[in-house]
Amino acid sequence: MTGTHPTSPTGRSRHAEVAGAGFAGLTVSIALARRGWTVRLHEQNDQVRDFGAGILLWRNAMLALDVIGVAGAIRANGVQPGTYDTSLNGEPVSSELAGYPYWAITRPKLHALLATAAREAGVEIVTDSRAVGADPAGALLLADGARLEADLVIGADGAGSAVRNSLGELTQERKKYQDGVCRVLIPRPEEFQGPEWDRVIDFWTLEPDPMRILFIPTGPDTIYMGMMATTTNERASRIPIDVEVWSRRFPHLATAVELAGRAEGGRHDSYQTNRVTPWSTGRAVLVGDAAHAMCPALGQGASVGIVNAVELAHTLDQYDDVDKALAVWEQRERGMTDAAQARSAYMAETRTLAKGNGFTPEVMETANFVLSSATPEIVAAYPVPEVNRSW
Ligand code: 5PR
Repeated sequence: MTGTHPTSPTGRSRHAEVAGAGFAGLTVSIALARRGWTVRLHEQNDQVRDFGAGILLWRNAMLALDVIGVAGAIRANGVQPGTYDTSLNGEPVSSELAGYPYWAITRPKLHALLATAAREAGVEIVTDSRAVGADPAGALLLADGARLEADLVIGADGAGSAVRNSLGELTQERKKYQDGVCRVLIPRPEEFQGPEWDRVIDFWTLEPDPMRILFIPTGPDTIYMGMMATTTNERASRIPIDVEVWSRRFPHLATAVELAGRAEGGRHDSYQTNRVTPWSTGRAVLVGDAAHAMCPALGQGASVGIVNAVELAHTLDQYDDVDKALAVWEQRERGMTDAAQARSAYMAETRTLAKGNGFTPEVMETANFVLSSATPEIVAAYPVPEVNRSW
């Protein structure tokens, strides 16, 4: 262990090439740049933006985002849900997580805040730049034939990661599940204005087949709706939202469903997991969905990626030797990540959340994970209410 040292043992600044400007790629880039690395971040699209709907950032992600100086902007631009309420067939079954430190925000806003922080930290962002692979000796390979050498190459290029697929040393298991989710952002209707609506409401129905609307206010003007169904229910798995099929099942949410039907930019994704071992080889490493895409049942896919990205930069700062740092990092994060993947798959398969009172101590383990990079002051700024600690 050597404490903070932005330079390599040779005295020069260390350099990273990162593939993918999603949440994990931006986060790891900011974290490294703030620790003195030079960072070039490649995005295959022609713009740096997110096309998704909304997101919950659990306490673990807030700690990580605080370490890189972005949490204040998230708190200012997002909504801290008052409670997480569950209803089954129109009947309330539970109200949980009162006072828990987590925030909801739109994905485009989160992405814009991270992109701004990346530029401020000195990250060079290159658009229209597609990575096709990595050389474990320390080079990122681009579609245009370029070979970019670096002290560390980072694949943050999502569940379909080309960087990962180019590295034969990494094994991966992929699994698909029967559920999928349509995610849309709607303008917040009059009837859902006011602080009493600043809460998550998980509206479940299970008969004749599971259909569920996860209702999450993401700001004064927007609500994120996660509309889950089995992929065999084709009408409920369509974008644009099939207003008839959804409002028949959720008549009391007809206004919101109407708006969902008109929403632009919605998307449908089916649940899947990919488990990769190990997460690195030589000087090439994976972060985010490239390493550990998971079912969204815990709402932890992005949060775990953000945590591991910040922890990676911190651990690289603690050890001169990249190999050693990568090994220590994976050891620190692997147990928590594997457990989150297994638990979210179990919850998706059994639909335990529908019964209410789903946020048991085991389920909250991921959200309550304390990062080695978070100072005691940061940890203290996100107190976990007694009720969420002592079921
Ligand atoms: N939580 C969140 C979410 O977006 C989804 C789920 C849980 C925040 C769906 O996208 O259970 O699938 C879920």
